[in-house]
Amino acid sequence: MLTIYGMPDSGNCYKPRLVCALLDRPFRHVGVSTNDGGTGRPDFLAKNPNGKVPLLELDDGRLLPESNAIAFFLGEASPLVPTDPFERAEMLSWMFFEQYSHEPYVAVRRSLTIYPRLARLATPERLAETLKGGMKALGVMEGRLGEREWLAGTAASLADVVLYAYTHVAGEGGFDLSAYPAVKAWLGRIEALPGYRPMHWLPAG
Ligand SMILES: N[C@@H](CCC(=O)N[C@@H](CS)C(=O)NCC(=O)O)C(=O)O
Repeated sequence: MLTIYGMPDSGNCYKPRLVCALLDRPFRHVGVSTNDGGTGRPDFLAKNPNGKVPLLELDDGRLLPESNAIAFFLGEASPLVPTDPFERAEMLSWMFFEQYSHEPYVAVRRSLTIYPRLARLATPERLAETLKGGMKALGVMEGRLGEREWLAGTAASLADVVLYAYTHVAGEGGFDLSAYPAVKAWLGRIEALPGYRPMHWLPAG
């Protein structure tokens, strides 16, 4: 049985849970949170010296950090990874976009907004910077999704799953998604996929 260490309200941690749900892959969830210092405890740092969740642990004890790498491992040879080499690379391109051009703005602004412990970091400058960066990223997605149903290839892929994670809660960070109708329609397509589970869903047991 795979083990995912993570927190329910983190988009990064939601990504591997959603991939497992869409692929009907069982996993065990172990709650580790930044909010109570769990990611900084010695037993967790022994597993991930970078002190971040999500973290995947295989049956044989091997450990894999980084949400998009975990998504890639879980999605290997599934319909969520295109077989065409160009489409597969396009999927990766959007996954790197997510980490460098989307998450640092859309996710960070949400964190600054919803977590009281980060309130002192939510300066007007930081909020303005993350709003500008996030709107740019959402605009790039809007352009793409105005022309096609899915970000890479012709079906839902890991690119859609990982970008869904923080885009669908962008409103919590103060982004107005009504300005991005193609993105909103795409969110609905992902939510209609068989096996879809919402962000706070955790496996029973
Ligand atoms: N690039 C990493 C980012 C992971 C990350 O920042 N996780 C946050 C929760 S969303 C965390 O564990 N933060 C703990 C900390 O920075 O101390 C990924 O995609 O997995």
